[in-house]
Amino acid sequence: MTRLSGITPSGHVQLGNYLGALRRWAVEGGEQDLYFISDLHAMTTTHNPGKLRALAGEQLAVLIATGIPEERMFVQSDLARELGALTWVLECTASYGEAARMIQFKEKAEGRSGVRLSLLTYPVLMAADILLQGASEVPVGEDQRQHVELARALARRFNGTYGEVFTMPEAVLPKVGARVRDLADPTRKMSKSTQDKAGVVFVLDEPDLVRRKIMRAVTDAGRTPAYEPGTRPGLANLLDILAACTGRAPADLAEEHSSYGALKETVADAVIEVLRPVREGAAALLADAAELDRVRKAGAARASARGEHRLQSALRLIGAG
Ligand code: AQP
Repeated sequence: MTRLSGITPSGHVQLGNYLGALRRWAVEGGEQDLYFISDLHAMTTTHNPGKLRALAGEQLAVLIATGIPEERMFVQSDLARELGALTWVLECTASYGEAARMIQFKEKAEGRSGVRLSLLTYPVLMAADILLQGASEVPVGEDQRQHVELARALARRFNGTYGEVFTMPEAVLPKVGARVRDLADPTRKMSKSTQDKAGVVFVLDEPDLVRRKIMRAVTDAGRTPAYEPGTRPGLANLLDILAACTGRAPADLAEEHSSYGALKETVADAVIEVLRPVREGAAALLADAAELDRVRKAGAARASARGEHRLQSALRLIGAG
């Protein structure tokens, strides 16, 4: 069984990415599981090329520092040729209607002018990501389930029409990790691409900045901490973060603190300590361009080799070359 998970370099890696996904990938990942930085997917809306390149390198350093095995990861654009070819094969297997039905496309394109064609076709690139690597399981949230269904439909159609090449992938729900909310607006989740950075703790933020952001987190008018997610979402978010960092129950942690200030100090200490090895490890790698390049090239070579026979078979069977 091969599970494929990705992270998009749409911004700097934030605490929610780490506690909700990366940390679990490092600890719970199976031996065959694969992780990739989906930089091609960050080009479907206006983007800055230099910034995107830097963010992809930074994410690779963070993934390595998190402890995800190097041999299980790669950067998507390092396979641009293979993925470009397979995307074309799959676009020739898909119908326009299938792409246009994607809810994500309708939501993201609605009311916008100059929508990139890639916003319509990126689910086919996602199918190529999955099918090239022979992934059998793709952990995704509800919003991406339809895209994995498309990958399944295309694999089934290609295999039935031209010959057996692709493993049938299946969407699986990711194991529930911590859900981290924005510190300045706990009604929304913490996100890399949020414009207002005040409520977003980035994995590479210096400890002082992490503390400042946590001390300024929005809470409520109460004074004594209690875990009440429905009515006190800001406070519950801080307790959930502390629980994720310590492995303890949020309600117990609330009882141990007599003021919001004291709780915030404890949360800041815990977050700084949890992030310390990642921040330091990533910084060391980012200062060692040769080592980062070595890991990146090795990952690309393995990922390319893993998919080569499927790509060649698909091209041959569809009548190319
Ligand atoms: N706030 C969060 N709490 C818990 N998990 C989170 N993840 C993201 N935000 C939180 C998990 O991180 C993994 C990689 O995320 P992604 O790059 O695939 O995209 P995303 O979920 O859209 O992440 P962001 O940070 O919110 O990015 P933008 O700003 O581009 O939308 C996923 O497993 C995700 O669940």
